[in-house]
Amino acid sequence: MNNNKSCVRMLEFPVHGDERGSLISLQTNENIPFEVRRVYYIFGTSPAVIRGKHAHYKLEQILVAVSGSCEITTHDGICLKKHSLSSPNMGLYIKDLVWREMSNFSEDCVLLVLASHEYNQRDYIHDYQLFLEEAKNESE
Ligand code: T46
Repeated sequence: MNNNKSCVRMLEFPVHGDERGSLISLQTNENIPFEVRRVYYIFGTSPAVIRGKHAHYKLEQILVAVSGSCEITTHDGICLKKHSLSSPNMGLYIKDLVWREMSNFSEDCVLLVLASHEYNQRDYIHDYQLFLEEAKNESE
């Protein structure tokens, strides 16, 4: 079953700071629970824009607002949740078969995403009804 606790969860990353500033390290098998095969970042998105609106068949991701802030709404087929990202030491882990929508981007938002797989258009579920069916099948 799509266990909500493991499907979507907030991770806190340790900050290495000194008088020069701060540094956060993201490392597979250290604080990232999958092998990172792709990194991308989203920026220059207006506050009124809603991105995402899809789920993935097989993709784990961690979203980090390394600058600014945004909101992520997730639905795992059962639970609908809204998450705020506004700190570079917080990452939202999203497993596969989770619908996601990103909104309320601040002008300075840079949303960094670590992904477990290479880009694959066929991995996307853009149809909400199909997503609900796939999530239901997964839970049976
Ligand atoms: C997700 C959320 C959080 C690529 O060429 N390579 C890539 O790795 C990605 C992610 C996108 N693209 C192209 C495909 C589109 O022409 O970039 C364009 C924008 O992508 P998309 O409309 O899918 O962007 P978002 O912000 O709606 O969704 C993205 C990811 O695609 C998605 O996997 O979970 O961020």
